[in-house]
Amino acid sequence: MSAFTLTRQLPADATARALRADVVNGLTAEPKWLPPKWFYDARGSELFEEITQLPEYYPTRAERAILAAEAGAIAAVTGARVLVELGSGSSEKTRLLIEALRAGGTLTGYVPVDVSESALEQAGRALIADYPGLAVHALIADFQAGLTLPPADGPRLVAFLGGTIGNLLPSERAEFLRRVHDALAPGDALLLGTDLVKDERTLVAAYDDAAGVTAAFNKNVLAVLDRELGADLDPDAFEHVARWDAKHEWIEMRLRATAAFTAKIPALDLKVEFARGEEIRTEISAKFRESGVRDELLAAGLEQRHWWTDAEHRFALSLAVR
Ligand code: AVJ
Repeated sequence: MSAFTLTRQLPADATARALRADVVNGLTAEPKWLPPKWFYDARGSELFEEITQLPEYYPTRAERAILAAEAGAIAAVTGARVLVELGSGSSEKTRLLIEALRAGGTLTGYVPVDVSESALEQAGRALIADYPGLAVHALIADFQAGLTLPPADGPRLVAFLGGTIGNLLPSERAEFLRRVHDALAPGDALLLGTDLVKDERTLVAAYDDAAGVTAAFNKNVLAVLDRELGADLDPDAFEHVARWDAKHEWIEMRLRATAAFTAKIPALDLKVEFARGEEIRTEISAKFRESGVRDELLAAGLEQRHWWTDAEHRFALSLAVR
């Protein structure tokens, strides 16, 4: 029996179909928008890794500090036999959890869930090499669409880290948390990373860094459309915009057309008109307060048991149980 298995819960053409649907919907809408998940091709994932090392981008470091401090407590409280990670990106933070759960003597399996088969292969194989006896059961799935977890013979801990829940609109968050609740058994737990509301300067700087890495990351979505759909969207025809929306308490990233033009998207048989100064919203990244997170969890049937922040209260981890 191999310690690494991979299960596809997503039809092979689902990603390509979703991209086409999202681009038609988003670029014919008023105002224009694109979902942030299309940033992450190989180049986009590389640029995101670079972002996590920028001086302005604090969330990754803040969350890592919380995990380093609390992984032992998380292991003790959950006693998890299986760790499920949604949108399993950087395995570095995962390792802190895996090591604490192994030290606690409970962990037997790790279930990374992602839409990218190649990312799952790479991460999964590295983990089984480093942690003998750990069974890695990777799932190719879109956790926003639905989630069926493999059966476990003990408590599961589902981790959704990085603050990625902030990429969802409030209604999408409610639906997502409900799906997580439905996938959990009583006694299973959710570990949720949320970036916190703070001063506007710090927030905007984190999404508009001096070196321009976030601008390149933002514009990478255009390269994805050009490659996948034959579009002629020129990254140089747009500028990067990061704005704090104080009413919704979220950062918005946008791409602003610097001149009027008509873009062609042959694969969709679509022409898209841009006015000079017109913007595409490419991401929201919501920032949270403790009461808001607690209420959203509770509305989904999940009870918040712990709330941990870093020393500077920039980022939080919540532990909730079904
Ligand atoms: C990976 C979704 C948590 O919203 O902060 C980083 C993505 N966007 N810089 C975030 C991102 C711009 C990031 N998440």
